[in-house]
Amino acid sequence: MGQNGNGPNGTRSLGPRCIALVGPFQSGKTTLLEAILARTGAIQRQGTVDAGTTVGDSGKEARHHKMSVEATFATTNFMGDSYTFIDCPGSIEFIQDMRSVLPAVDAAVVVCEADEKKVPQLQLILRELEEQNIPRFVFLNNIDKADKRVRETIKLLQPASRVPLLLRQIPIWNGDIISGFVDLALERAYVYKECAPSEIIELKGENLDRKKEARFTMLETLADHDDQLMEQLLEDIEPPRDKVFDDLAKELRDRIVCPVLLGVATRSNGVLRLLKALRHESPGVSETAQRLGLKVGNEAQALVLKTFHTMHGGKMSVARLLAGQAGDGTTLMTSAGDAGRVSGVFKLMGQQFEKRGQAMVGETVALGKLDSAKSGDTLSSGKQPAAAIAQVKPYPPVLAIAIQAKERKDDVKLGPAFTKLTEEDPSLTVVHNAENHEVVIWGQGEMHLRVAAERLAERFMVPVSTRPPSVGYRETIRKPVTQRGRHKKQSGGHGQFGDVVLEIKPLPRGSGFKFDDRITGGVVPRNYIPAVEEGVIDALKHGPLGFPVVDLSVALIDGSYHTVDSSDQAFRTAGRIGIVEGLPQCHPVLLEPIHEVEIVCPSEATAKMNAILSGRRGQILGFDTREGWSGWDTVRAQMPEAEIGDLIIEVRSATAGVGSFIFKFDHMAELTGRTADQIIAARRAAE
Ligand SMILES: Nc1nc2c(ncn2[C@@H]2O[C@H](COP(=O)(O)OP(=O)(O)OP(=O)(O)O)[C@@H](O)[C@H]2O)c(=O)[nH]1
Ligand SMILES: [Mg+2]
Repeated sequence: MGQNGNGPNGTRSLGPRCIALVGPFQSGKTTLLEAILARTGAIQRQGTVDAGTTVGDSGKEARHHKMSVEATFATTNFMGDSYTFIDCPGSIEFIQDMRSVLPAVDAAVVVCEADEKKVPQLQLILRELEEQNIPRFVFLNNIDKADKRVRETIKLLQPASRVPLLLRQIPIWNGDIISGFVDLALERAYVYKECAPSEIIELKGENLDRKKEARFTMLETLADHDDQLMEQLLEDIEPPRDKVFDDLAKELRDRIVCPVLLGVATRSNGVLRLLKALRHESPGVSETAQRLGLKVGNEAQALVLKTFHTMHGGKMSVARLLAGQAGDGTTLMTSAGDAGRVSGVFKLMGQQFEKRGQAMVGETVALGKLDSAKSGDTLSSGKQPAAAIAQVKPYPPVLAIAIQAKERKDDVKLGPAFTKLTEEDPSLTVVHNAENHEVVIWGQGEMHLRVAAERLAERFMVPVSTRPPSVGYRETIRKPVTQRGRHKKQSGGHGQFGDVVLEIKPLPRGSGFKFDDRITGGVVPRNYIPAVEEGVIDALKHGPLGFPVVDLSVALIDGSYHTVDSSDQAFRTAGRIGIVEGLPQCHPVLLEPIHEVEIVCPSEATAKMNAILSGRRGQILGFDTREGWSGWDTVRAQMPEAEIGDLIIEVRSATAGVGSFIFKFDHMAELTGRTADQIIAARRAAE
């Protein structure tokens, strides 16, 4: 059965689908995937997250933390079609894994609960889908625990979505408990069965009345974009069921409504209806390729959703074929022009890879041994590199840790391990600080970095120790001094002689360092002057307080030399001595970096943000509503780098995990008093 051919039951087959399961933290995505796999027969029994038996979260770190920390892929069959589901992590710290897969999916299922506290998270995720133009369903999970009417829940969630949330099902209440649902499009009632398909019951009495009302609301929303339907509603004509289904499909695909389905993932309730909705309504690969503006020819074009470095199988790149086909031996090129040959095509079921034949358009498979592929790359089989299909730039990082191999012998393994780590997860960046030889990993939050460190140990076999990175303190001087630096050594044979007089002066903030040669009459020969400057620069790397010295000028104003004993080396030393002896007399003072920070948070947390910033020596510059985000604010402040260090942890805990910030260096500021003394003492102790 090919693309656009006829599938079973006479429905149009759109070929293999790729569907992302996304949603707020801990909303039941991994559990829903498990239910889908059990329902479609891909697994025998539905595992649970709590028992650590799910296909999603099968990685060591996810099991350990009982939360998803990376995207998990599983391919199954439903009514004759292949579906790859991607279980995405819900935590904002791991959101890049969701963001990089979205371009290639046909639709997303947003798993969420009727929980007011999670609305900002839902908004954040819907925003990603809206911006990437992804058709989306909402699966209102945990519906058996619902304590409010579903219509109230929709009202609660609606502000998170830019398009109408379209209630497709209403619950059947049995006292205070939801025992089933009425499908408003099918006009059928079902009672939930534990881990089994729901059973059809007769739709009557109160349920029939509620159905009529809710169906009318659903049709009204659909009619906003369908004049013919609007006329039928106004004239009280019952629209044909097929017409309603067509409208549902069309408006989902046009991303003008977001249908809401109900269910209980743990008990597999509502799962079959969700699968049917996906089957009938979600677009297929050709529409997805069109959405991405892809020029489809004979060549294979694929998006790398995620690259893994497996323990034994080497590198695996999970990719969706948006055009063409790829098999063992196919040469694929990244858009940067790096070519590689596919070695093995695999079907995915969590961490299990099963070898299979050639992958066809629409399929999502793991491709073996493509050494140059990274998460987010575009691959093509053409002679020329293809343009990148999508470029989802990671969010700027918000937290850093300094990392060291636990054992010296592992130092050499660290570099390659970092490369693998950042290939897998582009929202991690590694920075080598040349000044203090620190290696720092930047990421999206505390758990993100903890998992990165665990991954280095578990996946890449480099156990590491971590600590907070050092702050970029500097020091400067407040008073000018003229100082002689004299180096004289007479140790038999050839001696050493260099003699300089330096005028050391403070410069305005931000000036850096300036060296002046004011020698007249050749008292220091021209050829030695660069050596003096080198000696000075060397000494300035480590000032009297222990930090690099900035914002000063040093002028060489006098000196003397010896025709035999003088050398570059001797003048270098003399220059250094001049600085080492001179600076302590210049009233050195500590400088700390101040950054401009811009925090975004839901408006109800803005007051808390102000308190957090003030508590961290922040100077609030102002706040405003966040552009384009209803119910969010932006707070701008200037803050010392030392206080930004773990700021994100406090911001996240005050915003149910959704607040974030960006920051940019602004200036260096003098720091005196107790805080400065403590920093200087700590520096001395560390040396
Ligand atoms: N009562 C009830 N509990 C559920 C349901 N779905 C999930 N849970 C529980 O909620 C917790 C989180 O479920 P997960 O499936 O891991 O949620 P998730 O969305 O994958 O979580 P992250 O990937 O970490 O964001 C687990 O303890 C599940 O057993 C549901 O429908 N009803
Ligand atoms: Mg999960």
